Amino acid sequence: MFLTEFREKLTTSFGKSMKDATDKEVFQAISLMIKDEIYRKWQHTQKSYQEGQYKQVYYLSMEFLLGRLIENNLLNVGWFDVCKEVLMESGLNTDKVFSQEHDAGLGNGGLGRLAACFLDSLASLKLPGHGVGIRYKYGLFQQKMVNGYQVELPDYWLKDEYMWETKREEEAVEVRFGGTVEVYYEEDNLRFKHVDYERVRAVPYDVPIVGYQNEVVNTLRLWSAESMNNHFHFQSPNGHDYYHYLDYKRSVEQISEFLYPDDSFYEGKILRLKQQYFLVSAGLQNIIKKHKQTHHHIKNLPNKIAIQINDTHPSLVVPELMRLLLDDEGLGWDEAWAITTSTVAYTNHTTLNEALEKWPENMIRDLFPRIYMIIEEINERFCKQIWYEHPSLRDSIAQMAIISYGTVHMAHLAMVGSFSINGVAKLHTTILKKQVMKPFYQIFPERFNNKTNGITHRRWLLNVNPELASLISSTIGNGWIQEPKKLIQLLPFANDSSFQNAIANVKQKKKEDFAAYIHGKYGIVIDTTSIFDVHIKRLHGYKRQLLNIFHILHLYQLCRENPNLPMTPRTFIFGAKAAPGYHFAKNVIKLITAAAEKINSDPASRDKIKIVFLENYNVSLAERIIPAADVSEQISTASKEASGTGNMKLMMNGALTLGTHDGANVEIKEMVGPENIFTFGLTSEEVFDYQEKGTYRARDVYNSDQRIRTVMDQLVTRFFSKDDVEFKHIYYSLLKRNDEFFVLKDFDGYVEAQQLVDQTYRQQSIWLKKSITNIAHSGKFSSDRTVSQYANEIWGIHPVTMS
Ligand code: 26V
Repeated sequence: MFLTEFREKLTTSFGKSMKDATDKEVFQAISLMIKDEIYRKWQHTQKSYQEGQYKQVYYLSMEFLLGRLIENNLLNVGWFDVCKEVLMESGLNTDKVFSQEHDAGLGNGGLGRLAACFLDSLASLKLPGHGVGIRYKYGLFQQKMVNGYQVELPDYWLKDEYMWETKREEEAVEVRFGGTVEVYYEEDNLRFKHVDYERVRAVPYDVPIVGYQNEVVNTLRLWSAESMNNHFHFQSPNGHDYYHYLDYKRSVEQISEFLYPDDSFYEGKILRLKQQYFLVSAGLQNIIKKHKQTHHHIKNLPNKIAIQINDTHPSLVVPELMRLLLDDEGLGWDEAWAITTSTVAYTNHTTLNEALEKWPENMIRDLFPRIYMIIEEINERFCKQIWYEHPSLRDSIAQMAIISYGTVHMAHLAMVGSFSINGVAKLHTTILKKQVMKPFYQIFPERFNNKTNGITHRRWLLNVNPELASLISSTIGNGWIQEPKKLIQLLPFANDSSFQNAIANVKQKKKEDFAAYIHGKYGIVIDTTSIFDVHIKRLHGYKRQLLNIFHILHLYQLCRENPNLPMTPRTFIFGAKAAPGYHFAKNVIKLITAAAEKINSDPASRDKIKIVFLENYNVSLAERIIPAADVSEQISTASKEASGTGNMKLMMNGALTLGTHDGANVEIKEMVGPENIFTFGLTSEEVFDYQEKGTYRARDVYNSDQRIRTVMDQLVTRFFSKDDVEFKHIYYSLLKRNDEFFVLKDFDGYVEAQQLVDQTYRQQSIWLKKSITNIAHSGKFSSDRTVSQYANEIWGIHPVTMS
């Protein structure tokens, strides 16, 4: 059946038979078959949503880090196995065929990948929910390593046709920037007219989001900015208008040109703010238009629609919804405010001060004059509310205001304008309530709630590790696929030696697959009997890749001192992109690659330590590494990592976590028990305590620990570098700037935990028992659980029944 249709598709689309078709044509033919299969379902799903009985959710996000969709879509339509079989029998290399799809890298890291996992869970749980985002022409930059340095190249992912999108020209809307607002009276009512604005055409491209073997196909709508054809009339004989038009066209198209490559570093870039308003305005106009088509009345918006904003990036949705309700729908302020604050919900993803969005007041006023007026009004009313209703907080008004000292605080706007405010792991939510957002929690206690993150087990287990998935199914049946909590049924097998062996064989196979891949691609040889110790995530000070490399440098020192050092050989695998302007992070990358060069070739260490820095870490690369990992490095400074989701993916694939008491690590430990995870380091309370009292002295740690001194002095003595300035930045950030992320403080605990990892690994049966226990408890971290909680506790939406 599949084979016949596949042959036919190749013939009708490319005039080719299986043996002449290129990998790209094979990929395209399969994609076309999938489209044939899902488009009818898609239409059907949309129709049933339009009939209106369901409340729907829109997930607004500046990032959707989809990666590839081909395998995921094959799995969800139920063709994954048969397709692989047919390709293999036809002598085609499935890997090469699927690699024809360029990763959709429309995100920086965890926040964007979470959005993608949520879409998969929404559709698979038959929930009426859609994504709204931007169709960036360039995704996150491609990382090239040149002499051990990161170099950024543009990621023109749309170079070839994107198979999964459909342009919906007829759904285009207009978004307005700049201009001024005229205020006038009309029948005793104050009215506002926005004039002299620049017009931008927002055109949506829809990507189908296929539910797992069900009838539901939801939509990810990505907006693209185009110029209006009729913005100018070309009348002037000297052509000035024409050049003016070209300027305009260029400036408009810039809006959806590229994704800002920053993660946890806020920069007040005007174009980024325009992108945010573009997303919000186009998305909302479209939502309201559809709502009115089905339900006629705007006043029941909160009964039919929930809008979740992914971090503060889309928080202009609050004043934009107000604007539409006030100016276009003619509602009064109180009524409009009640609707807005019953429709919008906000998720916070970081407590890092440097990542919190704050825009200059002038920028907002100039770019969106009407929106600015509305924010001012919201702010005034909110400050009054504190003054009259919460007199104990009067002293905090300046600190809580939405606009203060020429700055607009987006998190404040988001909190004031939504009915739900959630953190992404238990610890994170507690920190929001008790520290970062404490006064807001006092005013709106009922708004705060926790939704611990999750990952889609369909992509991160079924798709990436079919060998493990089928071993699990043959042991406990396949009920876990629909209900991932059933993975707990593996627990009785944790001690079973034949199951342990089977798990060990799968891990070995995945390690070999990965080793073969990097050998083929980079010519790097790794020892598949060594421990694969994996640290994959964006490069950031708080994620402490530096602590990892310091430990490696310490081990190297031990190897040089003792040729007979008892140590299980280890492959330290890093994958990380640094923000282009983040010098410290780039310096850490260079330190890792410089250390790799020396340590990998030194006879004193090369049989024990191998460092691999993987170029261009992205979703597809993660999918290859994760199944092969033994150790999962989750070593952020306690309190800094809101949740982490890589920790969950690695656990689900049987890696043991080596982690701090941070983010979701805390809940992983709660689930698996302290004996099945390696934890170390300061607690978040201790970190806060040091920060408040200012009692941490990095130099004291340096002075008192010979191991640290040895490692650190190598940074400034040409040990890893031709000059002694290359790593000075790192050296001084630790000693002169007092080690903001407590790397030195946690060093001792980390070394000890690493020793325990080594010893435990030598007792294979004990290791495997722990590994199985981790897999068994990973069901809790399926995004199906997370999304169900959002659906029940925030959105009030229910699964659909499709006729
Ligand atoms: C901030 C900015 C600032 C402006 C430029 C672009 C940009 C892009 C992203 C961000 C947000 C940083 C927040 C973030 O990514 N948080 C991560 O969210 C994950 C999902 O909840 C969570 O697992 C990670 O712990 C958290 O760091």
